[in-house]
Amino acid sequence: MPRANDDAAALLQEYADLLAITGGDAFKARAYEKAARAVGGYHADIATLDAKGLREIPNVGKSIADKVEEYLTTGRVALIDEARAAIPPGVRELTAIPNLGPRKAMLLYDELGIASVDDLAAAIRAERLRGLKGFGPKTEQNILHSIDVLKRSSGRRLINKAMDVAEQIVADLSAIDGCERCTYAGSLRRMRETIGDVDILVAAESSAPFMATLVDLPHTAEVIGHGDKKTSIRTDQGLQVDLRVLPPESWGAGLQYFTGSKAHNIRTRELAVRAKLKLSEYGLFEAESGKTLASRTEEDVYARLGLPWIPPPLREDRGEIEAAQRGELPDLVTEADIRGDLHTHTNLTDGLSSLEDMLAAAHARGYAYYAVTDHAPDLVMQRMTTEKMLAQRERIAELQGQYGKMRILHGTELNIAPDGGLDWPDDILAGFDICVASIHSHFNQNRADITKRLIRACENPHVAIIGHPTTRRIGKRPGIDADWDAVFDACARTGTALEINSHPERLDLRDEDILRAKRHGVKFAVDSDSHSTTHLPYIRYGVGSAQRGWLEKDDVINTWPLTKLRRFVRKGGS
Ligand code: DGT
Ligand code: CA
Ligand code: CA
Ligand code: ZN
Repeated sequence: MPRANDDAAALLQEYADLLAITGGDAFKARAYEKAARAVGGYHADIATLDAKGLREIPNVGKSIADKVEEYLTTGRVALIDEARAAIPPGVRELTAIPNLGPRKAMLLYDELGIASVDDLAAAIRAERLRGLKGFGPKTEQNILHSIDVLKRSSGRRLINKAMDVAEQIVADLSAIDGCERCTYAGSLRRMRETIGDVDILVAAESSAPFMATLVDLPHTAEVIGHGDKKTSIRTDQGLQVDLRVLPPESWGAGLQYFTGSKAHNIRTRELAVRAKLKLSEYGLFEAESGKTLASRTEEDVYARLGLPWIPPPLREDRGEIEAAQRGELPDLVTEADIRGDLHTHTNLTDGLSSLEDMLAAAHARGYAYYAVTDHAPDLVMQRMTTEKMLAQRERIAELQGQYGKMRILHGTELNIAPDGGLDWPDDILAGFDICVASIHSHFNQNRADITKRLIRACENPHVAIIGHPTTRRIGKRPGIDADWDAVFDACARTGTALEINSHPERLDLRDEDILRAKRHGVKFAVDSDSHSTTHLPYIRYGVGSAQRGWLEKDDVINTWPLTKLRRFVRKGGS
């Protein structure tokens, strides 16, 4: 289940948003925002901390620590409840729209009585915003686009939130007597970037104890349906979980069916029909006699359809059936193939953990190499300087000895300026082991300018990786508009890798873009972009996207041995 840290962080962030909406103290709002991030990324579970322990969290002073303590003991914070009650829920909904922000949301409510996202869309279409300060046709178009992104993602959860819930439930059900198999299926097993609901499967002779346990779990808030074959609940975070208990002999067929996707299942069922067979969640049968041909394992089911087993992330009807028939399924990259992380931060810029803590956590993951890539001076709020950067490099040289075979790379995450320029001149860039370059602002430039901007960054001989290439934030920010085929070509031509940023809110590039970029001959770096030791494991979600993009080990530069990686980073230079 999610850590208390996540819930407390969400509350503190909510309070920061509420303060911003009411035009309250901006300094205070920022303090709560910082505290929210610090609590969310803190290595220890806050539920285990006392008042003193809470105050040791960076950016958490006495007053905020008291609120967290209040939350931990009572499950609520009175001050935040009050602030919440003072603002119509529809107005808070508006603040979730990028390009709008709290101040403008409040203005819309005060001036025009707009109190919901639908109100706002209607008002824009009726041109009721014209004449209002701070709104013009371009802003209106951006807002409409953002509303569209929000609507399409509504109700779906980020993969890590669903994964935390699923893994806990699988552990709880696996411990029950009579449990022969238990796993999660559906979109989660396929590693989709967002999850509609969690599908859990159990193989057992008797279903009742599993259904009863699910209904009684501490985080179960509502029982949607309670039956013999299927039980559905909603967690206190509003996530639906479907549990199906299958007879052990039809485990494989059930797992295949409930893993989906629907589009993939339609194709496998067609294959069955053409062979005069019938495929269901209970098995693969002869159509006429009803005789069972396969059902116990997925491998059996696929084999009787004339196919090798197909890895779940490929099951989207994007050509995997044909590739399987030709014996040309990709040999997908796995998390175990990842030898190191090439994009991570420390508290020298906006990370929460110290260099030492990040290195220790990376070392514990068994990495062969690890790049520290704090922000560079152009992101002014990060207060990076050349002096600080050089001091960090010295410190890394001192620490290298403690980490045995894990090679520490001194890198940076550069900021790609609107014209494609970078933070430091070439002679300084040449001093880094590796440079990631990313866009952090001016997202609304036109397509031609953004394309030029990215291509210019690729052409810099020191840039090895373009970080979070589209800059999207799932459900929050749509991402920049570029001529991606031109960018992919430039990456392939210049030997610049595209990042698959593994942060669950980013997953950038996304699966479909990865597939497309690979066709252009692009290489990829699957990075965590960690801002805390707790983020390092996010790499599994980036690997999931890479698998959905059909990538093999050799497509991903951070599966390579260090010497080969270094050659790539030099981009043909010496
Ligand atoms: P989600 O929950 O929206 O993230 O996506 P899924 O893929 O987990 O979808 P879900 O939970 O509705 O159903 C789980 C799987 O069960 C789905 O991937 C395929 C299978 N399934 C469900 N309904 C149907 C159906 O009507 N036809 C077929 N062929 N398969 C279905
Ligand atoms: Ca599902
Ligand atoms: Ca479902
Ligand atoms: Zn970045």
